[in-house]
Amino acid sequence: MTASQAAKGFLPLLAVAAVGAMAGQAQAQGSGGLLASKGSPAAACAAVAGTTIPAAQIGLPTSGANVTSATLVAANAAGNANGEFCLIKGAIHPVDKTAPDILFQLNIPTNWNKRILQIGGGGYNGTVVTGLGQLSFAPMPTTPLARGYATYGSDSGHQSAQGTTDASFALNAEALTNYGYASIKKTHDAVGQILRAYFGPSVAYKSYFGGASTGGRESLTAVERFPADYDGAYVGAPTAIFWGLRMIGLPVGKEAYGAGGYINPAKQALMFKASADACDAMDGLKDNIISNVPACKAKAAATRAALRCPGGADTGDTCLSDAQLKVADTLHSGLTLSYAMAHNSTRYPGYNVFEGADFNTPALGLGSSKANAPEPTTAANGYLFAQGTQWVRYFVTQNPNFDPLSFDPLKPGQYQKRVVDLSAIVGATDPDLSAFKARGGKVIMMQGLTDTAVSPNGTIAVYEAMLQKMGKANLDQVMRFYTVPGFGHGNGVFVPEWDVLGALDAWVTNGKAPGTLIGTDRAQGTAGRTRPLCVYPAWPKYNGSGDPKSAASFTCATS
Ligand SMILES: [Ca+2]
Repeated sequence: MTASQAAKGFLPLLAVAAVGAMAGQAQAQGSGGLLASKGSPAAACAAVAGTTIPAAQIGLPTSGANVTSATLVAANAAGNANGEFCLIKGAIHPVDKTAPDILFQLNIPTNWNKRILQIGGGGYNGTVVTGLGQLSFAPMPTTPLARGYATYGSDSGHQSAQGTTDASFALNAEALTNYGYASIKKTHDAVGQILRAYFGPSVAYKSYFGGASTGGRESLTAVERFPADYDGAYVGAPTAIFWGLRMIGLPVGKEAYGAGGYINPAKQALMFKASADACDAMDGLKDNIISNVPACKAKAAATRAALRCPGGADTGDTCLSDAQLKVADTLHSGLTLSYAMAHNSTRYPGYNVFEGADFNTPALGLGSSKANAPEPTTAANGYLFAQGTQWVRYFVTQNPNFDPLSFDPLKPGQYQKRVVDLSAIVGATDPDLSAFKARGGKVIMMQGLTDTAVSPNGTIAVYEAMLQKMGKANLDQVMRFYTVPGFGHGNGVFVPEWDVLGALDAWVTNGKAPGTLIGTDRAQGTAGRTRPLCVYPAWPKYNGSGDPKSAASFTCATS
């Protein structure tokens, strides 16, 4: 393996096999593993504590790993709805001694279903994904752990007191690479060693990844870069075109705070209402959900015109000035570069600004403050601008005081090479899933069409690039893509509860390919109504009669 292959995260298949074969020897627990030799889950769990994992058994460079604690959590422990499980915490140590550890958690349920699920994070990460809760954007009545999955996650290689909006870790190159992709592989391999120590070296299981937003990018990255390690993946609203997601926040911020175009919450709400007024009924039912987004897009110019203040100057909260519309236009148009990012990616398609996206959403919208701040925040200054500021300061310029309003994504000047290099480290734009398909892997991807953080049209473009690269017949064997009207970034007028894990597992283990699924709304005020979750490009069209709260009254249609 060359250094450049290592940097890209490629491992020859033989090396992966060799890593697996060493597991039992390293732990010296005999053929049965700790569970057999210790005789009970409690004793086996206690014996996991102190386990060390040599660097040679992890497929990317580390200084090895160790288990820092292991505790059996009783089924009736206070606050535990996951049944009895062994809660294991560990640390994977860096090569660069100034880089942080990767901290991780693995939960092994006593009633294990012989499946493991790696769970991704959110934003810039910075806290350990415990694996104790729901999959993001795919809640179910019971958690994956309660259903018998051994679940695990990491902090992706750094801790932050500020949580998911702090990118300062990126000043360290190893921490940055860990965030991009390396922590995925390192955590997967360390957990594999622990499982072989626990259950024995020949233990077999299905291996899944699941997550949304950053976790969705991580999930797609996992199957793009490490296809041999996974049997299936759930990819929710992936930050796949990471460069675009971060870059677009900078012109949006510049137009809002440098050119007087800030759109206040009242006007943000006005934009949402204008979309609904124009398009809600186009799917056959006035239900506050714009389902026929393609037809709505065709009306975008008229919707925009209806929002414009007479003469273009700001005359109050009943309309948008030309400066404010410029912010909306940038969001709607997206970015097109004259230079190429990784995988020849040049386009970040825009948001459904005039098609139902609600930018009056705390921490995911355009912010509540007319004034910029030295440290822009998602709540005050908008999600895209605040996260973009962190990116340009810590990922790109490595200058915590860099003025975000001075950066032009179309002309990055001295930073062009850096942003292109970054796009090869963080992002999931590889359209070729043939290696994952060849090993029988399956992916279910989902994107809400009113998402204000991850552009839904960006996720559609990622899917379309896969279609172009692989052809529909091939892609259908490995990927199923759902777009969900009314669903934002975990929020929205339709927030589906849906069994993606069941659908994925049925596809992987029984070859039952998923078609139309069912989502049950969890949105406040409309909870309980059901809708078909349609395979892209179809959308749920009201049949014209029948209970509008029942999925049976809708048909997946394309016109
Ligand atoms: Ca509707």
